[in-house]
Amino acid sequence: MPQTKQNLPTLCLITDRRRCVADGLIQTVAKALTAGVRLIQLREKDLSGKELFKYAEALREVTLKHGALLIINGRADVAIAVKADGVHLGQTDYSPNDILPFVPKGFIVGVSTHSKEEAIKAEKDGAHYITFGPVWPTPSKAGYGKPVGIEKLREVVKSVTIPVFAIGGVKKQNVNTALISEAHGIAIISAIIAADDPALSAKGIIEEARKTKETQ
Ligand code: TZP
Repeated sequence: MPQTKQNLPTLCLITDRRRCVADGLIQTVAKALTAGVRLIQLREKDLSGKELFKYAEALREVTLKHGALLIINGRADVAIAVKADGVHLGQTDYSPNDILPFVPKGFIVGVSTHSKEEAIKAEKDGAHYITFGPVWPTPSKAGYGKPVGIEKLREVVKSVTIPVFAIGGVKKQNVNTALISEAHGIAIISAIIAADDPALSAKGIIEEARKTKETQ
């Protein structure tokens, strides 16, 4: 079945090229795709538009080979230019409603949220999915205050109708906890990107998610 916004994969792999261990970013993502990841978010906030475009082009090629979705963080222009599947917006970016009239049909717009209020607003503003977190302490992103925890995740999932991806400190050991809280999915940087063996790690996480969803 093709991946669409009505049918978002459970696992979203978010990039951080500076934390790749054995290979460069494209090769690391390619390994994760081979292991079964079907949703990639290119998130390299420090890059110029020109540099980001190069990564986006390369990732578009490799994601298409695997039938995977590609979302670009923060830059709808880059996403549209490389024919990516969507854009992911932060709280300081423009809102989904600002760009939805101008994007191609089927284009996916996601929003990062850190509170119930932000989650409800993102849905009202037209987001197709949200990430919510950090649920657990994260090695990736300092400065977001205390982790929100699993209870808040449950509350947010109940407050919106769009898919919620639990983010922040998600790893194989807590995939089950995130998904039994009825989150649609999980969004991960470190546990895959910074793993010694990204393919092995992605496989383990996908298997854990599959087992949890099967028993739900
Ligand atoms: N937003 C909230 S936590 C986070 C982002 C982008 C980082 C998630 O990274 P990790 O390494 O999977 O905890």
